[in-house]
Amino acid sequence: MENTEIARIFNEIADLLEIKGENPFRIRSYRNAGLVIEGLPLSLATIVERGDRLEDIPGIGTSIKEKILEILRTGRCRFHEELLKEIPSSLLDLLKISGVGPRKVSLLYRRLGIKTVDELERAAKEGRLHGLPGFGEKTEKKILRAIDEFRAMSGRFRLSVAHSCAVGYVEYMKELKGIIDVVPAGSLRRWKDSIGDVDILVTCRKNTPVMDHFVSYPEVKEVVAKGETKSTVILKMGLQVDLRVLERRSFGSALQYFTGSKAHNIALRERARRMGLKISEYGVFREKDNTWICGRDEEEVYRTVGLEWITPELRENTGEIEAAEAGRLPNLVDTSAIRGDLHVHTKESDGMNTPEEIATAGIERGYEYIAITDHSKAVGIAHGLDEKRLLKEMAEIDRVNERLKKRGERFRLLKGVEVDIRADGSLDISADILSRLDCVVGAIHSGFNMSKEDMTRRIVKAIRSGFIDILAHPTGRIIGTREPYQLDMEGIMEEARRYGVSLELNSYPDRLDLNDINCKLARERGIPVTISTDSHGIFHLNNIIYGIHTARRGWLEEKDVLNTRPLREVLKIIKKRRRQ
Ligand code: DGT
Ligand code: CA
Ligand code: CA
Repeated sequence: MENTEIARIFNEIADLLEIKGENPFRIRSYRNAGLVIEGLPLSLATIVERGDRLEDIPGIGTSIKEKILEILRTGRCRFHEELLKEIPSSLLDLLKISGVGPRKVSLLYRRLGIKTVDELERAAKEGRLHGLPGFGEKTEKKILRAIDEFRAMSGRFRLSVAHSCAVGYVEYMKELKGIIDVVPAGSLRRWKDSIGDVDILVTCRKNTPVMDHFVSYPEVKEVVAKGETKSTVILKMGLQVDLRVLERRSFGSALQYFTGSKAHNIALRERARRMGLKISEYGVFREKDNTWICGRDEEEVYRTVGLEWITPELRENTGEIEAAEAGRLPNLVDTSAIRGDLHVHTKESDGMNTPEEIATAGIERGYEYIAITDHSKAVGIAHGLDEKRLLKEMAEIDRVNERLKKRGERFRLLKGVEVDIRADGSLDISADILSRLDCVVGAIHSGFNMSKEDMTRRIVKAIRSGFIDILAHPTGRIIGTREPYQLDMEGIMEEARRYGVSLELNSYPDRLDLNDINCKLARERGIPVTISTDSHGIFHLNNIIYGIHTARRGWLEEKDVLNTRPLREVLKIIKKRRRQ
């Protein structure tokens, strides 16, 4: 069984326990296990086969280890199945509706017998919800809006989930003799934050049994269509995968076509038409006599219509064609430009590693610095730190840095915190301590349902305090689960610019916050973006790729990103900001 499937089981266990109202720490341990497993570089089956110890993986304790072994051995998890006997699985869908948490789900179920999204919609329309504790008339309207959003998102998958499925599938396809190219196209190649289906393109030598091999992938649940050039399957975890076999001479034009986006393709075709050309998945043709001009490679396709090659992340018809025509495409940031991470948690709050382990992982990645930014005390569920514990952690970081220096490492841990921005905009750690830290990340963790004016005022007040260097996950969205807060983004950005505060692009796959559009706004306003991982274990440091590609979708260049700068510059920028 694939890691993603095992992770899904643990996530569901966490959801079910939450609906039951169980101990939050127990719930968190399942949720963490899910995240860790999704991020593992090797499959759990391989790890076990090699004889490695599962309990050496941070976040995996005895009880979770036993469940993993059970799932690998039997394909099932009895604990999960027993929970599903107690609680209808359709309640898990209700949880995906923005504003409906486990407490509300449990209430809806027990008081009104509501088990499905349709039933919830009916009850809200009939006004049967207000009167329940915590539900008002406004809640009903909000729920109805959230249900529409849920329906639009349903059937879509998080980028990271689709990405890891596609990587596994591509590797499997490459095992077949006779295969030449295997490339994912579509929204995945554009690194959109959610993926409808995966589109894989293949070229091969004659008579290669591509489709037989494709539908025999062990993760396939259902073969929807199997043809000569196109097949469609659904994987056990629900994701649809389309495969197309292409002629080598039209591989470039097909890759261009199936990468999309649709809006980009329409604009490109229109441009070709004006030039007396025709672009299709089969190639570029002269309109008047249908002569084939090119199609073998993608760069040639763009060149033929007078454009530089456009990186897939930009293909949304939001100005990239004009920029390519003028030779002014941005020189986008890439992974190799990242010199450090400015948002990482340790064991001291809700992470899984020690500062020392995090430093080692940072050195292995070739980073120059990582800021340790544990939660502050208001975030009780995450075991947030008060001033006293924070001081202790700062001393520990000094000790680790001493040891690194003695070993001649050119790497430093920065002393930081993810300070909670309270409902009134004040900060959850005393000014005296905040000013002694290298890097202060500010964030909201509760009271999400404020009016736009109140929420904007709250964040603006925090920015004006002068203590926040980076505003973390600025809109608070959880993809497919929680809408961004009501917020005047333009106003926040104006204030951030004035106070020199950097906005974070949080790379956690279900956040990706700032999103692409807000990154572009930040860039236009000259506000530096920080691409951080918000890692809760060293495995999460890899999530930086999702942040980088989101930044690229937002047109960000190396110079627009704070953590592409060397340590000395980062510290200088922060010091200068604080003196303002
Ligand atoms: P998704 O799957 O909803 O996340 O988004 P995409 O972009 O992967 O869309 P999909 O799978 O429906 O189609 C893959 C690509 O094929 C799409 O990005 C562009 C191209 N394509 C599909 N339908 C059309 C169409 O009607 N017109 C044009 N010009 N291109 C299309
Ligand atoms: Ca697709
Ligand atoms: Ca498709």
